[in-house]
Amino acid sequence: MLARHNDPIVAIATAPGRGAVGIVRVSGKQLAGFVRHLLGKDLKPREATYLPFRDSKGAPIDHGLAIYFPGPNSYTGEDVLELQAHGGPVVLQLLLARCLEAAQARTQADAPVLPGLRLAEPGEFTQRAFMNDKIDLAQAEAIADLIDASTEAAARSASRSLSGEFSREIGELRDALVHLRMLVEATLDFPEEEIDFLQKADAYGQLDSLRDQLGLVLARTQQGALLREGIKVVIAGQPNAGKSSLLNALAGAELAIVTPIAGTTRDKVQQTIQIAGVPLHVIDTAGLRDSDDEVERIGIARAWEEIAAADAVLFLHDLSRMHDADYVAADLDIAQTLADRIAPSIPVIDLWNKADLAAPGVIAAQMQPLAPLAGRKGTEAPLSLSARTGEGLDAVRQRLLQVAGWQSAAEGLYIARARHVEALQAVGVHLEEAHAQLNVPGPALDILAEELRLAQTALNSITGEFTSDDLLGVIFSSFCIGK
Ligand SMILES: Nc1nc2c(ncn2[C@@H]2O[C@H](COP(=O)(O)OP(=O)(O)OP(=O)(O)O)[C@@H](O)[C@H]2O)c(=O)[nH]1
Ligand SMILES: [Mg+2]
Repeated sequence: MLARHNDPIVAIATAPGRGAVGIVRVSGKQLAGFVRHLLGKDLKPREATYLPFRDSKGAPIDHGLAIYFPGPNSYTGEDVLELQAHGGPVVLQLLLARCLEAAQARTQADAPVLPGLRLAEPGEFTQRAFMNDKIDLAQAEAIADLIDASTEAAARSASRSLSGEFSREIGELRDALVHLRMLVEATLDFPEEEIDFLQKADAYGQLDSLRDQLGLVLARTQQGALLREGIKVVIAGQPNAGKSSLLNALAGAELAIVTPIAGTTRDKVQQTIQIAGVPLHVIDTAGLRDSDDEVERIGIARAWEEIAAADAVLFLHDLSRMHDADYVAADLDIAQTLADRIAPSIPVIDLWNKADLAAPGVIAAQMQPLAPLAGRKGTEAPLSLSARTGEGLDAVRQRLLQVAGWQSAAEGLYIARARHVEALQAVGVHLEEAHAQLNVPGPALDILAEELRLAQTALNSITGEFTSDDLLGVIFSSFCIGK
């Protein structure tokens, strides 16, 4: 989609459906002639003019406001025309069609009024804003995140990224890195003085403080990405433990079927819930056991697939059956399989359900971490709860936030993406390499210089300097049309 980035483009900018106002937006390098032809007069820049929008025969389609933003002072940096009509789908389609038709009309010189006007692709207006240096890539992503925000926290932090706070921190890192690179590159040209020179210029100290600074930005970026992307939490355990009841209790709605019959859930049931503004994608699965039932077996296989892809597992046990040796043995089997199949970094939280059925002393005595999972993140202090009464649910929510790595709803958080986290981690790897080089006797300066260069390339990919067209295509195509 980057190939045709010189064409003028048009789209309905408002959401589909009915509304008080709907907007058709046109962006292109030279719109003045088009504006005159379409509306029958010139418009004062950035001033709303009330007028009729007419079809090619002069009959009005609607009356509304037209605003003309000559570039570069516009959203895209090009000339932009906004037509604000009534927000009905038919009116807006007619207006859109009228724009396309007007563009094809012939001028006195027999050229089209606006050659090449076409429908915009998703995100193309914002992409132009990026191409024309109105915003950087991280800000462009923040626009999409602001539109998609499903919580107040996400919206506020997207807004902060959009205003450039995240980009500014990345910019500060880049400035420090560029300064260090200058030193090293200069040293390459005068090798006889190399080490002395780097020492005097405190290259060591600069690299150290750069690493510290990166650590802080990375931590904040991880929080921002968590706020945007959340984590995937899978509820697993034996049939009848109360997994579906727990999902329903966390979601506050009867989503999954609950019955006393073991083996009720077959297919996974998924719901995104918010805890302190952090989205958690919670998945209820089929109870794990050996089964002769074909359908149930497929469900159990799917449960294991979900578990393998989880960011955190809630391993649910039925307290009321903890005196039953077979039940306990089956739980141990599942614990062993979990330990074998999922990465040690994935937390498993032991939850003991149906606390309403057990006496408090009994609960404490029975809530032992299961041996195969001992030492794993999340298993330190097992929790008891009752999905039926809601007792203990808050502690489960807090534990989930904790294993997700959520610090607190820190003020001033900016939204970020996994892409940004990965880029910063790559910067970190290169800085560590650079650090290692600098701290051996007779450092290989060319390797040091190269590591710093790679660090900068990774950093630049966040704000979009020298980012490949493929990546740009992926990012902008996820926008809505008209943005
Ligand atoms: N007393 C009590 N009963 C509960 C609690 N949680 C669930 N139950 C009951 O336990 C039974 C099984 O609950 P489900 O939520 O369907 O259990 P499940 O783990 O999803 O079961 P499968 O889908 O068969 O794997 C139902 O009769 C629930 O009402 C609880 O906290 N206390
Ligand atoms: Mg169930």
